[in-house]
Amino acid sequence: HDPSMVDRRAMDALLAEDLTGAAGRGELIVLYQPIVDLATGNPSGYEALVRWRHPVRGLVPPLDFIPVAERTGLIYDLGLYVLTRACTDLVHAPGSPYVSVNLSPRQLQTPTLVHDVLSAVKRAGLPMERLVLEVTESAIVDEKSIVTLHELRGHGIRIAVDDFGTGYSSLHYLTRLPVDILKIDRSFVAELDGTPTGSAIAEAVIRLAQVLRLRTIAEGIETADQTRELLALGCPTGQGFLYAKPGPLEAVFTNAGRSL
Ligand code: G
Ligand code: G
Ligand code: MN
Ligand code: NA
Repeated sequence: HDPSMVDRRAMDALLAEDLTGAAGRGELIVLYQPIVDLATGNPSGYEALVRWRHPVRGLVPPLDFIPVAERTGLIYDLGLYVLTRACTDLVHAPGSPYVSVNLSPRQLQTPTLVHDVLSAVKRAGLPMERLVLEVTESAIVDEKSIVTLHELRGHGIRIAVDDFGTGYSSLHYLTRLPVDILKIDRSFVAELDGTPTGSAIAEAVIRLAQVLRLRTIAEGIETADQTRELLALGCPTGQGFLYAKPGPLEAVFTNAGRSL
């Protein structure tokens, strides 16, 4: 055996045991980060980001438990919990914002996904047009996942490619993929410094989206200069600490409609 593999399996098993039923015990918390119109600062939607408040370990960051949930299959129920929570939380939010929920590769590969997503969204009373599902490039390489995305879009749900540009897939796949939105990864936003080199990748993604008639959302905006440059490059929408960190539902209702 590879000892590091054995260690990881043991760790996974421990964490997975705790993660089972975490939703039922009220330990999973969903925070919301506004996605704003960069010209006005007004929120147009919210991304749901899960947190795990473990009774002993404290707040476990998603990067520590999402991969475990993915490897053990717990991600399927966890993901549906977050989706249900987010749709229910935001259905009556002021301005009818859209709701953006992350979907992991494993969820996309589960045959019951379309049925379960549709019934969760219907139960929440959210119009399908107000749901965006975020998938990563690596999640959409296999044919079955592409079929699933087509089905979801057929019901009016929009698909965003998360962390766009960080995967290793070829650009060619984009022209035939059922997607609506490209999310410019925050590493490319961080490179924006007013120079042609700094803006090279963000600009290329924005041009590509324009040609393919996709929308772009810039991630990880931390400065007003970045916003100015993104607007000048033609990216109308974004999110980041400059506007708001992921926050509790109360903040959505308190801050909505207020210009930032
Ligand atoms: O909030 P940040 O640390 O919040 O998120 C870290 C990573 O965890 C991001 O890549 C984000 O996409 C992922 N993530 C956050 N919430 C969810 C979720 O509900 N489902 C999935 N699959 N990933 C999530
Ligand atoms: O992979 P995904 O885009 O879903 O990840 C979202 C992650 O990005 C979350 O961890 C969220 O907390 C984080 N995030 C959101 N805005 C900013 C930002 O302005 N700067 C940085 N460094 N991280 C951010
Ligand atoms: Mn995301
Ligand atoms: Na991202």
